[in-house]
Amino acid sequence: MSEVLDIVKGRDPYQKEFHQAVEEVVTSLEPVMSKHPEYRSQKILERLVEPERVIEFRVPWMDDKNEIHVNRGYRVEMNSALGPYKGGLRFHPSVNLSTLKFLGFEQVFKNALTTLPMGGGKGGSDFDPKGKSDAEVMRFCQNFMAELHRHIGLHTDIPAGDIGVGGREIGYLFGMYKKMRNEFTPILTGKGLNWGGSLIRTEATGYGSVYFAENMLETRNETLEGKTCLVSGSGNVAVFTVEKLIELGAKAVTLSDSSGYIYDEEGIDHEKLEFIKDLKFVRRGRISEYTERYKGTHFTATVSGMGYNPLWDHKADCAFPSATQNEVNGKDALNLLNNGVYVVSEGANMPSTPEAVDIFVENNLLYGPGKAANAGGVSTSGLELTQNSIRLYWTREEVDSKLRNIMKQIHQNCLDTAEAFGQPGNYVVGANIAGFKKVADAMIDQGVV
Ligand code: NDP
Ligand code: 2IT
Repeated sequence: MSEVLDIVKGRDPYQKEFHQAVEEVVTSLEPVMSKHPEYRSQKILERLVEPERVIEFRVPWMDDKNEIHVNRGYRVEMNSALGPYKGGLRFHPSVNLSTLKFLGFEQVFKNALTTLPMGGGKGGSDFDPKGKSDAEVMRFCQNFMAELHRHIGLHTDIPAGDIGVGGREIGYLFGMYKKMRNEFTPILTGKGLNWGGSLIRTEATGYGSVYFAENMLETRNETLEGKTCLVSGSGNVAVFTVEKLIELGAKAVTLSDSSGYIYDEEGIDHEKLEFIKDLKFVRRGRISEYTERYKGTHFTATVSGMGYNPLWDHKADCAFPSATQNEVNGKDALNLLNNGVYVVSEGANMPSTPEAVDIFVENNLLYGPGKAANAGGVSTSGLELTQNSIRLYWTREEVDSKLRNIMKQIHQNCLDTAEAFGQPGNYVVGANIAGFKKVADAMIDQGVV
């Protein structure tokens, strides 16, 4: 296993996030590798860590003052053993190949867990939508799709949203694809509800991560009712995490963005959440505005170099990291533990550093790793594609009940697999082995390609 890691590090020494994601998976695969010598002889790991294809392209675009900018666009097509590549597009200045390879790698295992036929991929750009006008975002999306359209397709690769890519961006991207190809094909998910989108897709990642927490608590005969929850981020995943928590009788007391976090001891209720939705999704403002509107609540600005995030240093029962990678480090994990947190459900991808993960696992927290806990989003993308294929729409209740059921199956699969491989209750081992086995067996069936 360390040989594989050496290969990865030797080939791409600067791709730190990718190394981290690979190391996290391979270190938990020992029990399955020793039971299945064919995975070694077939060089499954060596094949899994190398993307099937990486596309990198130039995206020039013109701002409102007619000044020209050049960004980089990418699509990492990681693995197609289980179906067409599927995974989001991220628009954020931090995007580079390391980020997208880590996300694509995680996506392969996540999509395997969903029970649906999807391979894994990820793409995006270092373009920053923040502070740009709608017209600028539209021109960028059109130029991005002017190249990407060659590489995607219903049976090839179906992107969706991620950080910085929501309904607005998916609309502009879809419009350009349709124009260039002269066909109305559902090559993206997260589409608008009146032109091919699925009910609940917007809510699905956040709802799913709460359902996963609910399932974990059920193993201890507990529910979310009355639980105090820390949530980070204030985007798509975080907002709908809070919405479901309120519905299930829990109290969410924090939300954040890159400038800092708010703390509301009384809890964020439906009315306050509507204010946040308007603030974040319509006006695209900063989370600090919350404390101007609701007296007695507190905003703490992000201070870089502090070594920990004070958001994770409050008394609570549950934590839902829902912003970005490595937002919970070892010190944060200890703070969570000391504050009584015993449930961690990851809405974001790889939000916890390896030190934090070790602390959660060693202390027997109910810890749902991202590739299991946040799989509700991509699962509902799969349900969107099913509805597109049968040319029918399901009701909100139908989609939500399918989502709930998928999250239950993922949870059970993680538990059963962890138990079968001698580490009961360890969702990290369960998710990694269950996802890996499904992909590995398909790769063996399909030969050396
Ligand atoms: P959004 O763009 O809607 O929101 C992202 C939120 O996280 C914003 O509040 C943003 O603050 C904050 N954030 C992003 N980057 C940073 C950073 N470097 N430091 C501090 N805060 C940051 O994205 P999503 O909610 O869709 O995605 C959140 C996470 O969930 C990501 O890890 C994504 O990969 C994961 N995910 C998303 C799915 C989906 O369906 N959308 C599915 C599964 C996982 P600011 O606005 O200030 O940048
Ligand atoms: O990380 C993820 O699972 C997503 N951003 C959603 C991917 C999708 O295809 O819906």
